[in-house]
Amino acid sequence: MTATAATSWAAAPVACKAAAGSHTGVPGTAKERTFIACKPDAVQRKQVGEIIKRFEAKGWKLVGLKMVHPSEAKAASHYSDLSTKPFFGGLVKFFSSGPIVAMVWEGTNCIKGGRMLMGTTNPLDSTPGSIRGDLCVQVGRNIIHGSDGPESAQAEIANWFTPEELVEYTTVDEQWVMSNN
Ligand code: RTP
Ligand code: MG
Repeated sequence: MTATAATSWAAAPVACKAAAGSHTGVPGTAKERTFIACKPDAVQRKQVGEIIKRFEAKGWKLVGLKMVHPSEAKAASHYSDLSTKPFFGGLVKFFSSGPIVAMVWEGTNCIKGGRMLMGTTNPLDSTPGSIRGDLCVQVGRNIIHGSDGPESAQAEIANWFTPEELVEYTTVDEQWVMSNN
């Protein structure tokens, strides 16, 4: 390959660079970001693609993704707000039992809207059409985690991703998803 060919490929129209400024997003704007994880059961049950498909179809943008096998300490820190709950030990063991897919999604209302796409905590109550409503039946095997508010979104993104691991870019369909009349 010539140097010219390599240069023209590199100059492809989609701008892509490391995120500048706060990598945890700006809640309440189109730059809102949320932390979503496909839990170990989602990976084992091969539902990662289905989960990603639903977030993509909604119109949000994937700006960070990695597979991690969390340690028990990492799982405990992630769920530290639940440390007094009777199910905490089991939750930590489960969340650290295998690889997860950690993601950051960006777009208008992605924190609250992401929770709606997920469905309620207990899949028995989750509406059909939601991820938990369609794909699982047990509260302890509910396949997806999502930040439950602006503060937790920012804390969780910072806990799982460095600024360098997130990417800022524009998609060609953005104006068709984001603009209004
Ligand atoms: P997540 O944090 O995983 O997105 O779930 P969530 O917000 O819907 O629910 P949360 O209250 O934060 O609970 C975290 C996870 O703990 C398990 N859980 N078990 N046995 C129980 O009563 C019980 N309650 C919660 C669930 O796996 C839940 O996702
Ligand atoms: Mg939660």
